[in-house]
Amino acid sequence: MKKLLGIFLLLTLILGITGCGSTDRTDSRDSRYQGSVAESRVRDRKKLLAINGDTSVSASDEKTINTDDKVTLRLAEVHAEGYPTTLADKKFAELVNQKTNGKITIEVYSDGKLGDENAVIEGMQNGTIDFARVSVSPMAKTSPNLNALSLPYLYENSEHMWKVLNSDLGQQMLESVSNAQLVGLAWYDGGARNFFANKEIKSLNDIKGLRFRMQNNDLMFGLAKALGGEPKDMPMGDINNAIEQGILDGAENNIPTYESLGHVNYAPYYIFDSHSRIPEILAGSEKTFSNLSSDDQKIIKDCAKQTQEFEIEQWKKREIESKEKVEKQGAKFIELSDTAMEEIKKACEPLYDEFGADYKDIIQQIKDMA
Ligand code: BDP
Repeated sequence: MKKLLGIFLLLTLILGITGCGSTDRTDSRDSRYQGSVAESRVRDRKKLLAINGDTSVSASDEKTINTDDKVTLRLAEVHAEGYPTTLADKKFAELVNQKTNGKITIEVYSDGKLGDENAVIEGMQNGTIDFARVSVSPMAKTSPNLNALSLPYLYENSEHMWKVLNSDLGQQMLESVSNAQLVGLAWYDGGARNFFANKEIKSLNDIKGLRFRMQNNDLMFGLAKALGGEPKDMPMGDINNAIEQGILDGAENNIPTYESLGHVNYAPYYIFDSHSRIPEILAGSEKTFSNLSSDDQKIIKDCAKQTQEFEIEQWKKREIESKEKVEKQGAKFIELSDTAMEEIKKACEPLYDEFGADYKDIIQQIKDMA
């Protein structure tokens, strides 16, 4: 009898799932999890499996049954509280909570509490971390096309970069991280990156032989080498110690990070070479997204986009504040001569062939938007 009932339920289920005789065929990824039809099919399947003594209902079936359940998700950030990207992450969390009427809570873990950027990208890929704000540099390890956005001296200025990021091309690049099981949500500003060291740098020649901590990315390593420097790999939090111990001469970053991490006390010479503008990206885990209803996915995407302008404003303010602060703390700002700048720019040119050969078209589109 139990067996007969099982067969009957199995037949009902097959007919239901294949949509035989019905018009509500739901085979797209998003729609699988919506509405009562999909939910009752999951329940049917559970019933059937239980009757046949199989209790192995997958975690994703379990998670998607009640789309009204409250859920808490985690967002990873390497920067400190109060840093522009951290403020934007929190704004994002607040908006999502409001727009889902308290159903989705996003907890922001700042200061790298959930790991360095490479680790959190991996965490998003396997679904243990739901969101992260990271630099495009580490992200380009899984989505190499993003290197086309961070080539040295690519943008004329910040406005040019934002024109690109807000264009269709920028949106395509944001969405391209889906190749790495990620969901691109928004771009944030990360300003211009500059070299700093514990020695004075006035020309390309002064850079030669200096050991710089670079972001863990081939393009960034290539950049240090192209200038005659020696790239070193380490988390940004280890830079000060490494300089103190004499295993590093300096590093490169934007002014807010230079200030926030107290690099001025170890490497006071900060040169305004503006070698790269590397966008920041707010991304989500595709695994997490696949367990949310398409309405919630849309809310998350819209809220993320809304925080972009907020972050840009915070960024502009913080750049000025940080500059004033480090100057008081003893930073020695160096404006390079036109000749020195030309030499540095010229030394970077081969990087376009080395890292941009596959993206010539994208690079041209970016240049055309200047
Ligand atoms: C900062 C970025 C952070 C980077 C860090 C670094 O905001 O995401 O990864 O630089 O150099 O500007 O590691």
